[in-house]
Amino acid sequence: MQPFKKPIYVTRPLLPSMENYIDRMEDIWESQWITNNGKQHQKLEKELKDYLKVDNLSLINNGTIALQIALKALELEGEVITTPFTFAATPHAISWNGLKPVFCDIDPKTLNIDADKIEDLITEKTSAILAVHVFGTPCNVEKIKKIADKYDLKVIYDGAHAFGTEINETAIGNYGDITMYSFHATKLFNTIEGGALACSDSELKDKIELLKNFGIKNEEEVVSIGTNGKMNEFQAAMGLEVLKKVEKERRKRKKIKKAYHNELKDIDGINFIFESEFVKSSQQYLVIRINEKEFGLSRDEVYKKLKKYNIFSRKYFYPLCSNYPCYSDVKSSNKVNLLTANRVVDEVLSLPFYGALGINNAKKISKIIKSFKENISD
Ligand code: T4K
Repeated sequence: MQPFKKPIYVTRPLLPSMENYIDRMEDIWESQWITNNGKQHQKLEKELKDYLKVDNLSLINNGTIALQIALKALELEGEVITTPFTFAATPHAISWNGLKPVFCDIDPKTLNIDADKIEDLITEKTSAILAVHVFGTPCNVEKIKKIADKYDLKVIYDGAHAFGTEINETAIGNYGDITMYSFHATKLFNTIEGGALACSDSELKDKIELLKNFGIKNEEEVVSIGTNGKMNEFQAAMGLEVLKKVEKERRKRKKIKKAYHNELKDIDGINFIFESEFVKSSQQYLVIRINEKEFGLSRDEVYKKLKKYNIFSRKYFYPLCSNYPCYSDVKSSNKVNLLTANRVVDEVLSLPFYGALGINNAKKISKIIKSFKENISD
């Protein structure tokens, strides 16, 4: 099989028509209003609130700041139980807010925080659970709610990958106290950089609005220690145009996922991430797990070999957050308590997954992966 002529990345941003974007630029120039809750911002917030089927939504300049604001808005103290199998932003937001992350092992099926292991980690210092819907797969939201209610804990969901995910037709942003979305360029829906917080409590939304604007209530009053979490008009304009293309993109990705499945499902040592029939997937990532014994090659070997074909897969989320040097003094980072996460992190591989990739390229990538195994058996 010949390598791809041009590099094939794990994703490509969903870009709107440049003409439509320029039309919006003209509006922005005309208004001379380029940030601070302008017209584009107001429109996007309303459209996204409807699209995501949530009661309240606040746009933020990126997902990480959104997480930090969420933790602040809930006035947390002490320890926050979270997953080590996530992007750096999740535990960093906890630490950045002066809180202590407590790592909990993950469920081998969903790769999300293992809800059955949370209770053992609760101490008198625990104030919240920050769970991540990893790769858009929902956490065990019912069990997490039960635990949170029992111990009076707050629940924040990092839904960076879960744009449009639904459980039994309930939109993902309706679970927990606050859900964070990321609208980074690499996400299904993007505002270049960007994010949002969804919550059902309108007073909490008011608090978030203050926190994202330095705590400024009006020209005379600053009522809390806020930050700058504002999304600007160029980001919002991008979002308004990208949103028009999201459903079509999701349909394309669904077909691409099917192509990968058909090609790879019978290969020993390659497994796809679990998808429940009751869940509408965000179609954010296409992740396989490689079992070295059964496949004959390790995940790292496959990752390296793919590069020779100009295919740039990614090892999300390697290294495990609990293995970062900055978390080495956190007691819960001990590998003995995180056996599943430490195993899974060496098996996962995110394959190229975006609408413009096309079905034929997905098939070709799958065939290249298959050829690695065939060549070992020869
Ligand atoms: N929580 C979770 C669970 C998250 O996954 C993330 C972010 C966050 C919180 C924080 O949200 P944000 O603050 O980012 O809103 C990327 C993204 O930067 C990051 O947003 C994302 N998760 C993470 C999973 O992936 P990298 O370091 O892998 O990005 P990068 O630059 O290597 O891009 C990946 C590939 O995408 C490139 O190889 C090519 C393609 N690409 C990328 C960009 C930026 C393009 O084709 N065009 C582009 O403009 O982190």
